[in-house]
Amino acid sequence: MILEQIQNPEDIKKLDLEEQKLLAQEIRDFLIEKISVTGGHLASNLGVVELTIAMFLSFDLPEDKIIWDVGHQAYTHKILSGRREMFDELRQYGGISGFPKRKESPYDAFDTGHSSTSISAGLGMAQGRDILGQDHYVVSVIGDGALTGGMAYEALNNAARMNRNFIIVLNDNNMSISENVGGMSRYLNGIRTGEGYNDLKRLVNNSLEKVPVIGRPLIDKISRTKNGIKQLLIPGMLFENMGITYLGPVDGHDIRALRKVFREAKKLDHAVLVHVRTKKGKGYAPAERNPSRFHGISPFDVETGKPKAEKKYPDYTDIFAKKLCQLAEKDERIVAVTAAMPDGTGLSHFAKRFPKRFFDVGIAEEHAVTSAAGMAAAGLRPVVAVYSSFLQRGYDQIVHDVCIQNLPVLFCIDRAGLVGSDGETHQGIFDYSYLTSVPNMSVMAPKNLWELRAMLDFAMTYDRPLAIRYPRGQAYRGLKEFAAPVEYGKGELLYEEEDCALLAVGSMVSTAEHVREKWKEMGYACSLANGRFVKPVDTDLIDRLAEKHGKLVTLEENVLQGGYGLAVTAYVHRHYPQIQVLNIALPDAYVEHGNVSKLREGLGIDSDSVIRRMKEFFRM
Ligand SMILES: Cc1ncc(C[n+]2csc(CCOP(=O)(O)OP(=O)(O)O)c2C)c(N)n1
Repeated sequence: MILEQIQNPEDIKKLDLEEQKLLAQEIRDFLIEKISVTGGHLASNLGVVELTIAMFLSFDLPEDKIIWDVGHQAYTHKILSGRREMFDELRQYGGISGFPKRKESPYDAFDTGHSSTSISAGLGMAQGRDILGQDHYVVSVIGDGALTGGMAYEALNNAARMNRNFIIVLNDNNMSISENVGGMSRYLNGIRTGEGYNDLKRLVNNSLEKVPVIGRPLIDKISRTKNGIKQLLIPGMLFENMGITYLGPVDGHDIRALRKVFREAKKLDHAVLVHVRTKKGKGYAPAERNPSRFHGISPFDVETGKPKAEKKYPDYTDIFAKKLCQLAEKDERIVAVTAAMPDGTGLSHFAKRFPKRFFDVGIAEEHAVTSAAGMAAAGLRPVVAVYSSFLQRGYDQIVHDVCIQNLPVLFCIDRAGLVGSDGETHQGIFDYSYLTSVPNMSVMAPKNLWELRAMLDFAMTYDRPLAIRYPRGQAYRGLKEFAAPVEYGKGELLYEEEDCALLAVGSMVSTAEHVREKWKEMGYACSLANGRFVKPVDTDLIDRLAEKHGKLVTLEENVLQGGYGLAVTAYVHRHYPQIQVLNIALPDAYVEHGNVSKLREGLGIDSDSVIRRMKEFFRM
């Protein structure tokens, strides 16, 4: 095995081309084998094996810096930089991350996880290099999907001003997670088919170089007219016109061609974009056939490509998706917006049923929010379905475009709370805090699947900004008997007892239910209330609990700061200074990757930890 000989980036430089090709094959086999067990991002990684090999051959790591956009495709990078043996623990609690992490390895130049940041980060690192008088290459690798995000354009706009080398590699596989969308995607398609230009350029240059003495000056003269030729042969020429040299397109599975283009790119004293064409899922038939499904995949059977565990019950995403379609059937004003996540958010169902009322805007959360505000201002009822951590991108748009104008935009926030193996960048643990601090915004969280449906019913009768947040995974099927219709700002008292009081929201209602049962076995009876609204906090419900109980426990799956518990505590302290409150919430820290139940344990929000903390609180 060649792969076993590669312990650090220098080792790969000892291989000849044939061995490099063999290595690529071995890496593919390795990725398929390992990811079929741990789960992870497969299709994107299979697509960049040769590209990564070629970059490791063309640059000197860790002095030269490679910044991977999103970072989900950096597995080969990890394998080639000494982490091959850690792949059994990929994305597991205590194991290596599925994304680049500076704290994990000196070969990881910059942490990523959210899309469209790599050009900005790389540009900053190149500027740092220049100011500090250093001499190394900085390479930002960005996908065509990530190139739909606004930040990438802000960065390109500034990269065009660089007067030292800065290399941008556009890894173009014509796919985001789903089909890529929009004008840039169309533009890149145009370039792909305009390959003739580069051949023509090469031909002209090669023939003229051979003419003695006048050859070079002639080439220079012709280059001045080359824009004219390009304009004819390449639709747009966007990058060159901005001042960024465009090289490509290059076959991203041809190591020799890639090395050649990197040699050219390294010679330039300004920003250069190398357009590389790759195939998502390359080398594994099921992933080539269905790259979306193999973008991020749970453990699967290598032979068939089928997931090892079948889903038994619907998750919150399914419940949301189905209910939204039912509501949209009755109300033509309902439109749905996603930022490149039609499958993940469940909106692909809506897209099929109501194609004209569905908008996939690309990885552009800011635009998703403001365009939804625009649609609301025009009289529609936009629903923005988005993951909690990605909505962080749209914060100013929520404040400035939705909430100041008090527009009826409904945010359906999926993957809220701990998400697990994607780790720090993807945990949805800040949304209560960032949303509840905005005037005019109300926030709800369902305890179970029936309540999510009821909340969606309510949402369509409410004509101001509103958010419903629900976690990843199977929807809770307990507590079905508590199914009161949703009333604005009102929670519900599920059990009224004597000894102590639990006040929980969202996913933590089921944990609180479990805690209550355990306490019952220990001989203590707990009241249990479901807050339902994280904002506004139901103060009548607190009054009722305060009448009976001297101590109150709040439970939420959000950081403590700015969350539900502190809002409840502020009210209690003002009106019932004698009452003590224990807040069960997440700490002021980023939460790393790992299995969700292990994370909950580690963070002290699983039922056993809650019981332990309650025992201390009640001095038992
Ligand atoms: C801000 C943000 N929104 C959404 C995502 C989810 N996401 C991860 S990868 C991806 C598609 C990226 O496509 P591309 O850059 O072309 O990379 P590929 O996987 O095709 O190699 C999306 C939408 C994200 N990581 N960050």
